Amino acid sequence: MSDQSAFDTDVWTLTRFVIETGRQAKGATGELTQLINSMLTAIKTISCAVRKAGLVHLQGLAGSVNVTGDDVKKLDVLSNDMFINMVQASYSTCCMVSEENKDLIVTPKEKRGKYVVCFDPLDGSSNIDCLASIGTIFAIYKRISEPEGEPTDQDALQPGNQIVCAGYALYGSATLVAISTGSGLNFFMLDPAIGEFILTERNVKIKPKGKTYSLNEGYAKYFHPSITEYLKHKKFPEDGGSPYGARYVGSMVSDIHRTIAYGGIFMYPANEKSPKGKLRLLYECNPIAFLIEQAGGLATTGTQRILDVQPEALHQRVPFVVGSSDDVNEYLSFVKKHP
Ligand code: AMP
Ligand code: P6P
Repeated sequence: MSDQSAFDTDVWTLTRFVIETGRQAKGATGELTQLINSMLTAIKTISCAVRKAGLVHLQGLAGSVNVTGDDVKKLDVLSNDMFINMVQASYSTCCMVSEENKDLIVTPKEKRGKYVVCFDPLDGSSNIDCLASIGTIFAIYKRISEPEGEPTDQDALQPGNQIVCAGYALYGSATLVAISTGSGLNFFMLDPAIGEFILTERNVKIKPKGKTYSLNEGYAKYFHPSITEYLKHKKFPEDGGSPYGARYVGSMVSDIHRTIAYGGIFMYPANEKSPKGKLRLLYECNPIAFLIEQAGGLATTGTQRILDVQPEALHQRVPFVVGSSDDVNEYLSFVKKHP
């Protein structure tokens, strides 16, 4: 007799979870549910492609560069196309912003809906060839332009405090989706046997204080004094406490997921070389900041809450410091000493 206990006959998949929360939303038409579930199809396909990349020669450069000058790899192109096609096929968006596209991606008129999606189809893609974990990041907003008119950049240039739903997929030792629609952060793990994301952790909370810091210290020569002083305090604590450990993958979704799971602080601050930092506000910083705050953490530029930044350009960069509330507040105390 085969072991039937291996199958949960009442399993909470992400698809079911989103349908359930949609039913609880007063007056919901099902459009957001449709949008989220269409994104899951793209994420599952990207997960499959990431794991096959080496076998089907999807790695290596696609011979072009994206709007921010990064070498575009074939997986980037596939992931971007997949995400755009699946989302537009859900008839729930009027436009999208992708790291891979310089301009606003306007949904064909006959397929338009009331949402806007800002996404990075494959973040950390410089790590593809060394098989380090990479991810997909997305944020969903409601359209603000007139439904009968043409979507504009203003639909996407909304502050992160207007986010309706945000999430990331992490293509690591397992494929995980972290998602929130504003009522807490939930984790779902992909079961490849059934092609479904299974609820593994509900209402995830980040520790108020961690034991690691995460940033690229290769830029130490260019750091602002507040960063240099903060790091010195973490490495040589004057209060006799233990020094922090250092962890840095260089693939943001990996570094963020570890920070949520174990606590601590992740930093991509401005420096002399990158006066606005490197990470993009619309499709990297805002969605992650939304999720970190849902988990009880903090997300700041160093002078402002990330989610309150008023975007001015689709690919705008901002300094980015996020993580456990005590750790971020301690960093801010160093900013105050070195305005
Ligand atoms: P809809 O008419 O389906 O686009 O939903 C209208 C609003 O209801 C959304 O903008 C959300 O604020 C909320 N909502 C709808 N579906 C969901 C869902 N699956 N989970 C959480 N909130 C939802
Ligand atoms: P650096 C990946 O290219 C990325 O956009 C993020 O995923 C990551 O956090 C950052 O850049 C790494 O940048 O300058 O440390 O290599």
